[in-house]
Amino acid sequence: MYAQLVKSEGKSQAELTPEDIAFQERIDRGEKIEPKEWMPEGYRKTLIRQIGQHAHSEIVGQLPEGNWITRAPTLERKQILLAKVQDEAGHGLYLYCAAETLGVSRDQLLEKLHSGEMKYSSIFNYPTLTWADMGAVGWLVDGAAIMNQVPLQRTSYGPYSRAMIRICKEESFHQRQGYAIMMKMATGTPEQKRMAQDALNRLWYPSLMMFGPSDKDSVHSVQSMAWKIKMNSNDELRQKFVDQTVPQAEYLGLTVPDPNLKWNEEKGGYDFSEPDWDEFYQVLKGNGPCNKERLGARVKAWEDGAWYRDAMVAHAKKKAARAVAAE
Ligand code: BYC
Repeated sequence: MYAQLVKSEGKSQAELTPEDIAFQERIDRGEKIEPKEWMPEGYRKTLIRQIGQHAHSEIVGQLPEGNWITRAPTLERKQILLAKVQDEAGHGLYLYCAAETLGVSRDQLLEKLHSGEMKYSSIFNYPTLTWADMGAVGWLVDGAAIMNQVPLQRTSYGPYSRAMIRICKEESFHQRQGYAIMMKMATGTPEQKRMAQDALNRLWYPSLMMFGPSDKDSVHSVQSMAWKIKMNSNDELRQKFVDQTVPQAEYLGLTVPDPNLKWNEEKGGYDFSEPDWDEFYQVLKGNGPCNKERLGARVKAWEDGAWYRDAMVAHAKKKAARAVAAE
């Protein structure tokens, strides 16, 4: 524990303050940390980075599915997809609010997203080419998100933990609506089944990448786990995701695109191929298939909304001036 504190705060063990030590002891006891309480600067910065990037992922994550709202095959599917995409906007807003309790504004976070300084989940830099992708996104992407987010309900920072409880309730509906689409497609015409398999082929490895680099290359995991900002390592969650998802693919009659996939009796889980990590880092650098399009869409939305933000500020000023005049 002290070794972790030393690493994160850049302090020698002798330099650890009584506050640093008392803080870690609170975390170890499972107490929640609340906004106005003392916290190490590294803890605050790590939370802003993770919660901010999580919020950005929810907002950017609306784009690949938003792309299909006008082309959903039935009115019912259109309503469901619209509701799901709206939920993602809500998740982004809860998370920006949680980040704001750490002393950063939503505008500051958005500026960092738009300038490329802050990341969002790599998965949203892949295109959604067919209706089957709506099934695969709900099934795999929301499935991976749930795997990561359910443990985060127990994260040490109170506002983040509470936001996750609400978000997870909605995510489970999202995952099921995706799987329902996959069931329809996989048991439909040969062409529909081919589309379902193609969606799985394209989205399998990008979904595995959502959990982050393998543990040996993860920069933040050890410290974040000591602070209970993360509850599990990247590889632990990736393994759980594969173990949960493979039987679901089998039920659909689809093939996971991994020739090395094999049940390993000894470890009680599947052996599977790692994603292409060079591709992952290229996507993080901005060179994925849709990075420019996704960021461009968010920057345009921000610029197009300037008149509305200005009008709201002008209205608030007028209201305040009227209130002063009436005193
Ligand atoms: N994509 O040290 P590591 C959703 C970065 S959205 C991009 O392991 P950490 C949904 C990482 O940030 C769900 N970047 O990092 C929405 C770090 O770079 P920086 C999104 C990634 O933070 C709409 C560097 O790589 N979920 O459900 O300990 C529709 C080294 O990695 C990725 C969350 O955000 C990636 N995949 O662990 C449908 C969950 N992976 O920051 C669905 C909360 C790693 O130093 N976040 N990087 O520049 C987390 O749990 C953790 O932040 C991660 C990464 C597991 C993602």
